[in-house]
Amino acid sequence: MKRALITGITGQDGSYLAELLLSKGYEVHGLIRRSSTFNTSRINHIYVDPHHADARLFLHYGDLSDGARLVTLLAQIKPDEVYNLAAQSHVRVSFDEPEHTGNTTGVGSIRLLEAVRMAGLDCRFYQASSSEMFGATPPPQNEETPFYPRSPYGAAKVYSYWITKNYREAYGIFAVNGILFNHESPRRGETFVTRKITRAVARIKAGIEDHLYMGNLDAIRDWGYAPEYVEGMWRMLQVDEPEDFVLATGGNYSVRDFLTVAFEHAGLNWENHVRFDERYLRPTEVDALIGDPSHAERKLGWKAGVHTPELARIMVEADIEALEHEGRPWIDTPALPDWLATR
Ligand code: NDP
Ligand code: GDR
Repeated sequence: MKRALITGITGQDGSYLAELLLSKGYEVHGLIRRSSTFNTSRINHIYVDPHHADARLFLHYGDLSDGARLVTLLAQIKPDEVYNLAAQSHVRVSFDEPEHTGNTTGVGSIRLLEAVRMAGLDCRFYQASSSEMFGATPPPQNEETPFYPRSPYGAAKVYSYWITKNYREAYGIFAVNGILFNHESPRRGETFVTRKITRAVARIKAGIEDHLYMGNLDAIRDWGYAPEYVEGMWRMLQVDEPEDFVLATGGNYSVRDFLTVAFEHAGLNWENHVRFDERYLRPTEVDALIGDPSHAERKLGWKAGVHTPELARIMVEADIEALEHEGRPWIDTPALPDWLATR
């Protein structure tokens, strides 16, 4: 039985990847952060009491800021594959918390790579690199495109990208960068733009809210479907030689386009509900990210099946259904607190 360690298992991608690896027969270990409230809602449905003979998912407390803990854990678990998905992953927040973002999203990766090396493991390593590294370099972007990050988050991911490549070249570790363009799902965090929109569509449709405050509607993104992207991550670790890959749909949609499809799917007109708030602008914006995934298609046989309009419809339907199942949503689903709503 293959054994994998996932950092960031409680996040959107970590939860889908854990499901995928369990379905392939892996024993899955996940790093979780101690929190005063439960933070495992995305993986509760796959958790089995570890006393049970069939248990194949094990959770361990730890943090990417704690290198000694990472060494201990890796030496204990001895994984065949390590997926480094943990990060402070919000671009806007990285301007508020630049040092923390650098420590987690950047230096955290070298702590984990060092732990792999110090534990003397012969394992394969996946680094969650990002299209944000391309930043101001115009599209289409592929594996050869120069980086020009436009945020503390993007700069931290560039560091992690190069240190992953360096550990591959310096120590012969099978370490790869998946350079993933935006990918979304009903499990997407509520303050990323797609989920913010689809969640608001459901609440406006239900009469709970009337307005949605947004920033730059002209930004162009290439939004794909997260469950397909975690399949791509896994495939990157199954090839003979370690290489870096872009995963994207190749699509070209603005935030305004996403608004249009999402609101129309619920029979609404976004222009009646969306208002501008400059708090959602970033000090430096990434204007356009459109990926060229042809290398992944050739070498991994990976191709996105769900494109942005279908993704928007999937997410709207999921948010409408989630509200309906909550019964009395105006009591059970409080609006985002003010400080979160500024993201
Ligand atoms: P999420 O924000 O949903 O999940 C981030 C995960 O990292 C959570 O499990 C979080 O734990 C964990 N985490 C944060 N800080 C620490 C820390 N200091 N120590 C340990 N764990 C930590 O991100 P996604 O699932 O969307 O993305 C996964 C990875 O892929 C991230 O690295 C992201 O930057 C990158 N990426 C994402 C893309 C996307 O479009 N989704 C595109 C390209 C790259 P907790 O639940 O406790 O907060
Ligand atoms: P991004 O995702 O920055 O691309 O990073 P996000 O959804 O936050 O923003 C996408 C674009 O939408 C614009 N925008 C808004 N964004 C948010 N969050 N809230 C708003 O109200 C709003 N209005 C307009 C933004 O300015 C931006 O141009 C995501 C993260 O998952 C990263 O971790 C990952 O690396 C990249 O995608 C690829």
